[in-house]
Amino acid sequence: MKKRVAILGAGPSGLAQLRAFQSAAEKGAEIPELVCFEKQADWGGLWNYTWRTGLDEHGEPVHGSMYRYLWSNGPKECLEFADYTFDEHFGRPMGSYPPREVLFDYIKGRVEKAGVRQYIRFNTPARGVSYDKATGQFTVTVHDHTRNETYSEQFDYVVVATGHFSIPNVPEFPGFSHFGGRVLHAHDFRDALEFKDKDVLIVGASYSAEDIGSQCYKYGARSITSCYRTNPMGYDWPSNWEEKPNMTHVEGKRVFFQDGSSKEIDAIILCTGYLHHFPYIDEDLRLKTNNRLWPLGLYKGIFWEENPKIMYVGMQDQWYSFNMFDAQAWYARDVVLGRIKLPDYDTMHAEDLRWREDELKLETAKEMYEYQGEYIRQLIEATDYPTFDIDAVNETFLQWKHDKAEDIMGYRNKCYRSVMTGSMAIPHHTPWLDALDDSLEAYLNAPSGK
Ligand code: FAD
Ligand code: NA7
Repeated sequence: MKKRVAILGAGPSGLAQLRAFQSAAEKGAEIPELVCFEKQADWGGLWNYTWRTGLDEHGEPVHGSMYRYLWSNGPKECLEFADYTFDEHFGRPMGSYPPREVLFDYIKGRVEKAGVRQYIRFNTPARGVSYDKATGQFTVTVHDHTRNETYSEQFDYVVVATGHFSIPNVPEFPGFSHFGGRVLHAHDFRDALEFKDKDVLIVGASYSAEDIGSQCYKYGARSITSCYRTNPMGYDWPSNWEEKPNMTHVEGKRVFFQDGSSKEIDAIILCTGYLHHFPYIDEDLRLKTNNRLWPLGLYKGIFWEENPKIMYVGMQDQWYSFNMFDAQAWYARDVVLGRIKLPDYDTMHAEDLRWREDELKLETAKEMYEYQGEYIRQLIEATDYPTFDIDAVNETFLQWKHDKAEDIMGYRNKCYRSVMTGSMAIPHHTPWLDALDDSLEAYLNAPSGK
């Protein structure tokens, strides 16, 4: 009997897992039977944009957290697949910070070429994952929305790739229930034009706060106020953007801050992060963590130590993204194929704790992406995933940080060199601040007259 592997989710992480197995098959390996269960009607995960918020057409929580006009927030040269480059997909150079639709096209290109769509059962969320010690198998229960039918199947391995930037972390501040404007979480933010000519408050000081605030600025908000719990973002913001310590409470439309100041606000956008939320996985198999570089309990950041036949891909906070998921997926594949043997529990757990100890010592952004880069390097060395120059990617991250510090509204006009192909990006035809149309066509085609 062929072994069976369930892959939960067909976002970049789940697709990396499918591509990893397919690439082994392409080289002549016998691979297990693969079944990927995907809740949405299409692949691509967060990159598959939806206008929906709240519940989807089947009553499921909407997965999408991406919004219109979203452009990559890091250089594409840092996330490039080592086995499928931007040059291969687009056949031409482009800018370093493409919009969502362009990256979605790139993600799809690799898996279309690999022919792995056949393994995916769409509109089919996982409802349950449990393990039976007696049989050594997992029972995965899913709901097929196309047939409106719940069913279960047995698997030898499970790869959890359902993402962790979808279920919002929503704090409450006193007065919210009487606020005279709109309160929403970043998860439900879709179109910055909604906030044109409005006074917007952004709560939080990380990627979503920075980018959603920037979107609001770009599309004409009257003012942006952002407030932080721990540290300010500290960029040289435009004149109508001010940063304050955290909010304390709300009275009518007036929001009060820890420094005693207050301001009339039309809309509060909570950019307060997301929860790792896997209610469908049995308690003894379920990863519980906050958003960080080293979630505990996963050997190599992948294998659930108590039962390493259940694996998690993409659960770390992300400096590196697509190529990190690949490095993990290739490693997970090689364990399933028996090419890599896992050590005993004590050895796995001790190594896990060492990574956590090192993570706790990290202070600067540079130390953090170097730490994640080293993690990826070690994974890649163990498999046939095409090796690439991690030090050079770290250099690109460093340049990116400098470019942001220099000009937070202009950094997306900068260009970097691909470490995979050596190709240099070329400046986009329109500066980011003036490029209001984020479609694939608008991005790839020069505007008339140019
Ligand atoms: P996801 O993309 O979240 O995919 C998970 C998949 O699992 C989805 O298709 C979902 O439908 C499916 N799923 C969920 N629950 C179930 C279930 N119960 N059963 C079956 N299927 C299920 N990264 C970058 O590199 N660059 C960026 O510019 C960038 N911008 C971002 C902007 C935003 C607003 C957000 C939220 C994230 C951004 N990211 C960015 C990070 C993003 O996490 C990764 O790029 C990537 O999408 C993660 O892939 P994933 O497959 O792990 O998760
Ligand atoms: P992150 O990176 O997890 O950041 C969450 C932010 O929310 C962070 O600044 C937190 O502050 C802040 N936060 C959380 N709770 C509160 C409360 N109660 N009050 C004030 N501030 C709070 O999530 P993001 O959404 O920014 O980014 C996730 C992904 O989306 C990322 O990969 C991007 O590419 C897009 P803290 O610093 O912890 O005090």
